[in-house]
Amino acid sequence: MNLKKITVALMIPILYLGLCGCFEIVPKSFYDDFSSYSVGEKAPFGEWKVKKGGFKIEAVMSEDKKSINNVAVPINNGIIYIDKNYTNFKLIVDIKRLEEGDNPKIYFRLINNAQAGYYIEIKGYDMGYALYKFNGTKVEKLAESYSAAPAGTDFYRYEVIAKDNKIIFLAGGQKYIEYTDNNTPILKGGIGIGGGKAYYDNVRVEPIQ
Ligand SMILES: [Ca+2]
Repeated sequence: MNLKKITVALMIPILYLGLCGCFEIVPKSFYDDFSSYSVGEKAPFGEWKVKKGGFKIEAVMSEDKKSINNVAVPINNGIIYIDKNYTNFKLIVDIKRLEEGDNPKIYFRLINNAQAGYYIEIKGYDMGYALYKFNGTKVEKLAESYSAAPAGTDFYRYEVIAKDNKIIFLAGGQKYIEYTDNNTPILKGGIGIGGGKAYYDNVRVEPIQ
């Protein structure tokens, strides 16, 4: 075989792999407990970008009152996000409202510099949860739960599972929303947190099959 033939023989599988998307870089899992930032530090910090308003790091007493724990807190209803292309994933966040009436939000599948995507609103006074899809200023409510976990102003663990066009939302391990978006779904994008007056902690993204 001459050099030309070898080159061609090598090019075919490389082209094939490229076309099938096998070289696409899939983001790995993500975790942030905000412990690596200094108290009072303002966003952007780490990999977080600012969508609107601001965000800062605060230190609070841990649940067991034995240590000081760093959390992230919005300033002026601020929203921060991780600008990565997560396709199918579990997004887990611990949130504690500062007042019963606060309505923190969890964002996902954020695209176009977080100008479009989905979010879950945790409604004030434990009145329920709602799933929205937004694009710029256009906001559409896709699904709603009128029951909610009794979170009050305690830390609670929330989870969004996005698999293809299906979205599931859980609070305290219990499912409250399940929705399939058949209307031009957004199938990948970044994740975010913010809105309301709340402490956000332990943000985790685990890609799933
Ligand atoms: Ca923390």
